[in-house]
Amino acid sequence: MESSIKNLKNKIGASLACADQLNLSKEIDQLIEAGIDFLHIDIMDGIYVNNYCFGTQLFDYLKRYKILEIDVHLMVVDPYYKIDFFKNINFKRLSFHIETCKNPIQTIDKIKKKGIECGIALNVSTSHNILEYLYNDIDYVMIMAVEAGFAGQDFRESTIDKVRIIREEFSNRKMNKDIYVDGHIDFYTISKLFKAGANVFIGGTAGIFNGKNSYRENILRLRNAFN
Ligand code: S6P
Ligand code: MG
Repeated sequence: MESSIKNLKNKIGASLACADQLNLSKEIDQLIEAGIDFLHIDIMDGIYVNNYCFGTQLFDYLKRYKILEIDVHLMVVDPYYKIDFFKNINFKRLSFHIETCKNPIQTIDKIKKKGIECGIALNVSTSHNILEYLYNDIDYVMIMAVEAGFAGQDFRESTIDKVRIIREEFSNRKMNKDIYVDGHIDFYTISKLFKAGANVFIGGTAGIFNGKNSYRENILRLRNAFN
């Protein structure tokens, strides 16, 4: 599906942390069947954020889903060193939090050398200005619409302006790069964010795993924002 921004695809991913953890393979099968574009895997270390989530062992099992696109969202301190934990693990994209990284340029290089596309994640209270000297280096931006660490939080309206400004910054530089938004993506927030210039969205408890409709119906309703 073409975005209003030339050559960018609009995508909906699902945050696996919000699925039924005792039935992950069933959940993944259902999400694929429902037409999800990719799986979003949160990694939390209990230090950068006040929570734990998924370890690298999960990726051994995810290998079964060969064609499924995976993006990893690293919420850990010192991402430069933690990248080493992902030896021999392949996925398409990985974002790390700039707030917890002392050497972003070296970290980006290290990720790219592994053949993984690299994004910078910005927590809710982090300004877009921090990207100013990194636009050339990154493949995409991951903007948090809720504070990193937990599902089920309220949407932060300030995210919309942040998306708009970053899209303008990309356009001024003639760059067509993806802007992801993670946190409280539902039928209302997605259309505001899409209009502001975001094109990739992570569905969680608000938009996909809400128990109200089937995954297929929820994903279709989220895609309506693109029309
Ligand atoms: C939050 C995490 C997210 C959540 C997802 C929750 O730290 O990075 O990926 O799993 O955003 O979605 P929701 O709809 O419950 O906010
Ligand atoms: Mg996430």
